[in-house]
Amino acid sequence: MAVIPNIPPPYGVLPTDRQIRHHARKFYGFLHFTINTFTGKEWGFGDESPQLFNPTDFDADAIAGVARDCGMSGLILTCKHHDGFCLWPTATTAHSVAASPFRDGKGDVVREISDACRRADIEFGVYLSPWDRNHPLYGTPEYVTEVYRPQLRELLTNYGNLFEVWFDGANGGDGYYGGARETRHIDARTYYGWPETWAIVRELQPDAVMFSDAGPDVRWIGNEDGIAGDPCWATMRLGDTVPGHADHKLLNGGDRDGDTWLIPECDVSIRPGWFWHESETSQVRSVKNLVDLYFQSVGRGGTFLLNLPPDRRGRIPDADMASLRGFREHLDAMFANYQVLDATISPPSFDGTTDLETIITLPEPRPVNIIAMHENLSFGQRVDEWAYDVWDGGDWKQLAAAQSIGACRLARFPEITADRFRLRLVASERPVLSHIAMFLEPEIAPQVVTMESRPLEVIESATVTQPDHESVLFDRGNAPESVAGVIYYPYAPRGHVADRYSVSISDDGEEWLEIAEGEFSNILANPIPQTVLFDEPRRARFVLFQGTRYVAGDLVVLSQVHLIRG
Ligand code: FUL
Repeated sequence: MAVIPNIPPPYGVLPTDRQIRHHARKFYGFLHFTINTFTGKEWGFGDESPQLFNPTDFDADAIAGVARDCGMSGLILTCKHHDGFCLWPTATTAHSVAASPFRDGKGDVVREISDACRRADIEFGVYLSPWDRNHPLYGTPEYVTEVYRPQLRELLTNYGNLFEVWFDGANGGDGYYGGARETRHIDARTYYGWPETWAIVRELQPDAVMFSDAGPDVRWIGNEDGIAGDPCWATMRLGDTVPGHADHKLLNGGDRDGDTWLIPECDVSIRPGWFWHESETSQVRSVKNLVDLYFQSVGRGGTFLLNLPPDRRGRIPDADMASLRGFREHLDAMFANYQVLDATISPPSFDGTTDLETIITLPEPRPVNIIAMHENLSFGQRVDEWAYDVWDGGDWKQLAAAQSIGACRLARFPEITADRFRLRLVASERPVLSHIAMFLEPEIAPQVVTMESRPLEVIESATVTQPDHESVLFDRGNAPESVAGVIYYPYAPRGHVADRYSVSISDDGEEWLEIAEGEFSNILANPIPQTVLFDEPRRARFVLFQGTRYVAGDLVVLSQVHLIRG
């Protein structure tokens, strides 16, 4: 490091070099792709036939190219999700791509995606679900030592340099487990022996960061909406946090006086679900929403992990690409409007301790609406509170103010044309900013949405308020219309919601026929509307929706059930 005058001693906990490099990656992608893509599920049960995995036009270069073109620095692939299907020909189980029709059983999706990332000049990372609903040994110590860790070793040694290893927190529960079809509980604190598992990653991929609820390098942001708290501190009191057992609020905002540096990573899908579902094509996030998410993740000192689920061809669908393209063009236009290069900054430099007041003078009045700031993280996160003002000719007027800065703070304010601005570090511990800039963010062009699938039409809705034994009976009268399915809408995020359901129909209210039942996977972490389409549209006087199992959150749920026109 260059000798910097006036440098203060480091403050609090500091990031490692590995973490400093990771903060700079800012925006990267997730690829959720496996058997679920072909079954329409979010969490496979583990009993799916490997024959189902059969993408018709898989093109890893096309996928990596989309990621690179929209500015992602890397891609993380679900090499194994909770259903246990391995996307590479592993020696640890027969439940893999080797038993599928893909490339006549000779394919390796991990190989193809990792090679394509390298060709596209972006980095590659792996997601290896600890929970395995397929494997007979899951729940025993042998699963960890003879299945999970060997799988990890295969991924860490055979696919070149990895930038991130993603350890999911969803743990245990019901599953196929080699035919046992039972519920297996594990103790998230002890079962996986995380310290030993993490040591394997350090040994084989020393440059990779590891993600989990508890780090050790990167932490979950506590929601699957991609939104960091404000303020968001990179430091956190780790306490008894372990993967799968964490305080979501704490993860979201961190702790000002935390004892551990854990990069806040904001993960979110470009569609409601993590896997591709045809019915969600009309719900791809808009350009505006993606740009807002960038401000709420990277702009609050975190990283932005955006999921792009490949479809059954093995391609990123057009609607998703259109939003991504718009998102990239918008950010490029904004950052091209850099307004500080020729500014006079007084005091003049951000190399040493930053003064508590800095005046930014432009050569002439210019329109701006964004302030961007970065702390030099080698000296810790030191700013507690800041404000940004404009000189209106007679007085200073405040444009924006908040608490944390960290790796990056992007703040919007209403467009103003002026030549004199002031940054005030209202509360801080001898701050060291590395950069400050202003931009003009253009308006977001209205988006042409290409609807690839027919939107679902709701014909009747009912609200449910009781926290338990949730059932809704629809009386469709004597001339009932045909019903294609139901949508269960868990209104209260992280509330008390059904995660198993059953739907029955009857003409007389006495004899019932169950026409659908199943699981609302991942509903607590990602409380999105759950669509259940029947095998065929049904016409019956009574339709009964029942929650048959509940997962408890902190709040009593207010949910809704909609009937969809057949
Ligand atoms: C969660 C999983 O349960 C979801 O299916 C998804 O993979 C998400 C990124 O992480 O914990």
